[in-house]
Amino acid sequence: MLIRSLPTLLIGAATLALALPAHAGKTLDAVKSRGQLVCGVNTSAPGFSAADSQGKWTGLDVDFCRAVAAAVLNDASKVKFVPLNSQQRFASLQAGEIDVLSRNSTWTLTRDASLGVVFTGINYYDGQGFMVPKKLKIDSAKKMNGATVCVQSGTTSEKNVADYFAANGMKYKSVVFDTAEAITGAFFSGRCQVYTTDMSDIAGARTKAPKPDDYVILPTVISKEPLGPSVRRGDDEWFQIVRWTLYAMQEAEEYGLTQANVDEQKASKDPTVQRLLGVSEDTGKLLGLDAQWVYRIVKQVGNYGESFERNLGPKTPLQLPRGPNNLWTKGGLMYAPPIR
Ligand SMILES: N[C@@H](CCC(=O)N[C@@H](CS)C(=O)NCC(=O)O)C(=O)O
Repeated sequence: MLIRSLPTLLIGAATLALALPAHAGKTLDAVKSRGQLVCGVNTSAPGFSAADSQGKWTGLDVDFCRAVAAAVLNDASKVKFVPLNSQQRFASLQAGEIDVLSRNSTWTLTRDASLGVVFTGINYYDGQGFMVPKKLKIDSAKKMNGATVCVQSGTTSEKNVADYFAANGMKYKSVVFDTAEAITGAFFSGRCQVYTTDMSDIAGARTKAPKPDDYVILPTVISKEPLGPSVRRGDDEWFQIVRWTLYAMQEAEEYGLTQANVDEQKASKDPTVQRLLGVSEDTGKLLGLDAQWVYRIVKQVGNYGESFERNLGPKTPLQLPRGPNNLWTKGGLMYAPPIR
């Protein structure tokens, strides 16, 4: 009798242990006692993170910072945005100056394994491309042999362009800058014939041109640039919160939860929706949060698709198609593991 019930007891104990609330990590404690999330963002990348003349930040990456603040501090407005250029971003995270880096940063092995940071997921699937002045009549990337190329230091763009020209037996002269402003200034004043970086960045930069129609974006995409938020290594609890905030925004889109309907959706009979909104289960406590964490993200910031449309979609100056950034159920790559 005793022998037979022992395994049952052990399984029971294991289940209980699994359901215990998460132990709060040191970053979560620091963010809570500060009452503010410190988020590293781009200095100026339209659609991703940019401040207006009143100092109000908007963008897909900015929304993500706000979503973490909504989950953790119950208030999406409790974010301090720290603009960082390409060179500064990972060192700033490593040094503890920011809690999250949410800044069009490509997830690569070197960055994930050697910079003291860890990527939490992907919030935008991008690729590197080229913009050229229309008057040069360059219609293909293969016709850029001998070109002068503007590129930013500390980016994957700098490395990929070298690979691309080498692989195609072409030569180029790079002109390297530290900031987006310097690079667009140089390119639009004709210092280089080509500007190369992530396609999303190029689309944003083109909107800043004195005459955007004078420039063309070539169709060639030379790399994979999976962009996503990262956190400092060594705080697994914080990593989980940031990663699952990303997934919560995607899962909310998949289950049709929007800023406008999330209140009425609390009465939904769908068990997944009930679980997401903390009506039936408390998934938040497993992350050191509370049952309403997903509700607050959706109510205060919106789901992933809403953030995409608001910042990058057809009604914005960038007019980017969803493409690979659509949900997996709509032919895209956005696939959140289940929140259960
Ligand atoms: N995704 C690439 C490129 C990201 C990047 O930093 N792009 C430049 C393009 S100009 C940028 O955003 N610069 C803004 C700045 O440093 O102020 C990476 O992670 O290295």
